[in-house]
Amino acid sequence: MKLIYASASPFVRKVHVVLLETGLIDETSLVEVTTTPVNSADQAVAANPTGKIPALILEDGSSVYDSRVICRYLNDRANADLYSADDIWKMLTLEATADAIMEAAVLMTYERRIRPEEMVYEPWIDAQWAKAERSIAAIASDWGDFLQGPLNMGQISVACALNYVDFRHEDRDWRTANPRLADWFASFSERPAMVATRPS
Ligand SMILES: N[C@@H](CCC(=O)N[C@@H](CS)C(=O)NCC(=O)O)C(=O)O
Repeated sequence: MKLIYASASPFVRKVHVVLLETGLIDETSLVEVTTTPVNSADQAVAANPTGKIPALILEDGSSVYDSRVICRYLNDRANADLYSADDIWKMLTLEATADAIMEAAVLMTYERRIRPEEMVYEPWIDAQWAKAERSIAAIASDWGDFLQGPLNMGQISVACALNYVDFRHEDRDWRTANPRLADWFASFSERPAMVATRPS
């Protein structure tokens, strides 16, 4: 398999962590690209019409894309157990909530990095952060059980989302209001797969 990849992307990181945790990394090569909403990388477009990453190219040349689809595919392919069958809808909603934090935080990054300075719209950035903040609070209050126990997709997604916030928006303090989530995150971040995929 080939993963169309950029180390700074939290969506890519979810997939990379799953590859490492399941051992499927041994069957995968990473193809590094630089792609943005206004300048899509050719290899990203070839694998995904939107040009977004991650995209996974399978042995038969077909592609699987969107991190949620790829992670589910890898889980099935590895016969892993990252999605709790007991409460699958709550698990998938947790993953969606973590992805929503990533989406908001990535849009905040794009607003400052890609848009010309005179066009940056601060209320829009603040509104994205409000979405992320509410989602972090919801995870802290409603998904405590899922963050404990055996490794699951919700844990991986939440950790990748929180790390991206720290990585690109270090001035945004989410820890003070969510101290238990902060403790969980510190401990989860020590997993070898998280250490190996830390963006730099
Ligand atoms: N829902 C997608 C989101 C992927 C996404 O937004 N990736 C960003 C990188 S962090 C990207 O490819 N941006 C380029 C673009 O928007 O064209 C997923 O989960 O894979």
